[in-house]
Amino acid sequence: MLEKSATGGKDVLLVVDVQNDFCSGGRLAVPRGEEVVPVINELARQFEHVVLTQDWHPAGHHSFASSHPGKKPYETVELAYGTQILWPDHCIQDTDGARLHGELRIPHAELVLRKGYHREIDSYSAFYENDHTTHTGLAGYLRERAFERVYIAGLAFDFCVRFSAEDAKREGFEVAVVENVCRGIDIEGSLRVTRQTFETLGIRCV
Ligand code: VGL
Ligand code: ZN
Repeated sequence: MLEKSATGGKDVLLVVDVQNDFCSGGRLAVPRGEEVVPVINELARQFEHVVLTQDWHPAGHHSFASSHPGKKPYETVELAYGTQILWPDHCIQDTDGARLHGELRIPHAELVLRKGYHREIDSYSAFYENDHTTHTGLAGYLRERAFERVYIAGLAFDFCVRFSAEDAKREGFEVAVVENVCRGIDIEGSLRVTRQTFETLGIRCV
């Protein structure tokens, strides 16, 4: 666990997608996803500043296999911005699956950032959509608030946590992924690739 002294005014904890659909019984359940909830609650108490993200798709989102006749979840398609993995329908706006996990207790969280709301573009990263050009506004928000170091925890380690960490680094923040408070999906070696990429980019796992 981090020491309180490690979490000064320049530090922010980014809690990624701790939503019902990514936990057991959800529509895109990350194995043992709900295990992170009590640990994140505890971790968040050590941070003065916390930002949450929420995957938030309109029905018929282009990342859903159901939007592509003949396609099944976990197959891929080529979209305008490149290869997209197709997912089961998940985190549809204003459904129970899209709600933050009921036992998440972070009353002092300062921002809930929603992403993935453009029907044609998926958004794994909290900073950029999957076309790598459309901003979510988070980098500007964090800079305006003068944060320098971003700690990242949540779901899924090898998708939204991974791409948020990479983009945070590219945006010039110091980044640390709190790995014991993440869980992964692991599709076709995605966990391994994530660890490799973190090492190459110098993203710390703490
Ligand atoms: C996520 C796949 C699709 C995630 C979101 O939160 O990691 N993964 N949408
Ligand atoms: Zn999604």
